[in-house]
Amino acid sequence: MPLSRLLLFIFGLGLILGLAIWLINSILAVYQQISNPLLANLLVALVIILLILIIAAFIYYAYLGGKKTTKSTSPKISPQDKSGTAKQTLKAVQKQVEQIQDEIAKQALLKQSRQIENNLQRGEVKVVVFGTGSAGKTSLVNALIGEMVGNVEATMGTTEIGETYRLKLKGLAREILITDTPGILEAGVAGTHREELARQLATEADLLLFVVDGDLRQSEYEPLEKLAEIGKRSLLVFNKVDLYSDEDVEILLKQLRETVSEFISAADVVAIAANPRSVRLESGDIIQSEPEIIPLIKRLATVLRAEGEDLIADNILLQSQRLTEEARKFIDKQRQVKADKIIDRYQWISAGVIAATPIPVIDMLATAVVNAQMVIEIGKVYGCELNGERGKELALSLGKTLVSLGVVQGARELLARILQLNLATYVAGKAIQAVSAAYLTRIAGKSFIEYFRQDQDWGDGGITEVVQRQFQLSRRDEFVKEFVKEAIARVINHDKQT
Ligand SMILES: Nc1nc2c(ncn2[C@@H]2O[C@H](COP(=O)(O)OP(=O)(O)OP(=O)(O)O)[C@@H](O)[C@H]2O)c(=O)[nH]1
Ligand SMILES: [Mg+2]
Repeated sequence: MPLSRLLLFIFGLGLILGLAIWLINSILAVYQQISNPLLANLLVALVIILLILIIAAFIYYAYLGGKKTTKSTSPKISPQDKSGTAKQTLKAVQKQVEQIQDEIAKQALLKQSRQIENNLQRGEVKVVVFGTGSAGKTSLVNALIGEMVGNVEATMGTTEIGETYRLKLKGLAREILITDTPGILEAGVAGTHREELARQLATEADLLLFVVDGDLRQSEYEPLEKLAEIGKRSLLVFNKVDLYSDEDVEILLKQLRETVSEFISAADVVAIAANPRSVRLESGDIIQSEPEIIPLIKRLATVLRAEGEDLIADNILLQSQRLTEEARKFIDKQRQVKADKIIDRYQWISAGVIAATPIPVIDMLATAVVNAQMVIEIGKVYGCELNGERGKELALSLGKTLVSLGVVQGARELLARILQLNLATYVAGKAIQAVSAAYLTRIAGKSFIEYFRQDQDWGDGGITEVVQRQFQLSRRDEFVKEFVKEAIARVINHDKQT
């Protein structure tokens, strides 16, 4: 229960108790005055009923009512609807991918989108076995298949790549593709590569079997929670129960269920022994115990029969959303490169305009004309067609912000210091204006990129915050020195030549 609700609950309870004491006192006084005992008892009964109703209403509001509002937020969507949405998302992403100019990235993303498209038609359900090294993932797959398929070893990192097998479950139309993955949380670079592969495979699963061999460690809880957050359905498999007494198994199972109760239901936490230790009898004979995986098979069958279609649809939707995100990042990078080139060009145009102005001031109006043209071009890169008026408007409001935030003055002082170190005073005096104009145009351009990236919105902090951030970023020593060096080469030396 959140703190605010708890406080409200305590306050309400106090109020009701106070009211109750006052009411009892008053009733007692009235009761003593009424001579007819039947009437007096009736009055008391009525008051008691009233009190019970008030308390019931209060509890309903404070507890049940609160729960109801949080639960009713996700309406049930059918698998068909989800597949439809996934199809639409895929079409949209394919269009997006067409805009990518990097041919390799474009082909890779198109391939992924075709794979998702194939998944839409595929007849199997993908189950991925995931978890820490040596928890018994391979043993579990072996036990499920009923024959030895893979190395069952005690050393960490036995399984190096994802290996997939086909399974058929009674009463399930779709075939199951079960993938054994390398263990996560292993030391070393090779371990990290394997872990990446395992995580990749896990995110592609329709259903996950997360294998642990004891209580859940923080390092296991985190990936499990993250996968649940992105919408992955998991069964938590507690393996190697033959190593514990029955009581300990019960205790551990209870602990596991409590730990993951936020995102995995109790029924989805099952205890098994995929490859139990062999037992030495008193006679000296060694008996290899049979795997105990019936609870898992039963749960797997129930879940897949009831939710299989839903899980597949959810997963396809998730994959296409991830692809959209990936494509968006590529396009964003591509746009950024283009927009940066535009800024580069316009900052030197600004410098040139100011250098040619007879009055030695940073004329915000003169640069605003340049900036207006720049903003139109940057907008075009981000798919926004602005007319001249709107461009000018944006450039002017940005110019005003630069002045009001003291960025114009700040930039001037910053550049003057560096220019005077590099040039003779009389040259520096003139150059400061031009270089400052270039520098301010750059801050303006970078701010406009943020504006267009956010769909023509300055964000919560408004234009001021964006401009301030861009000024901070452009103030870094390294950057300013490089900028001035280029400015001297482009503006001042060029000026001297002409
Ligand atoms: N006692 C007991 N040992 C088990 C059980 N299941 C697996 N083991 C042992 O645990 C060790 C690791 O088993 P694997 O199946 O290779 O584990 P894994 O999770 O695939 O390991 P990696 O591929 O290295 O990540 C082996 O020695 C198995 O014999 C079980 O139910 N009980
Ligand atoms: Mg393995």
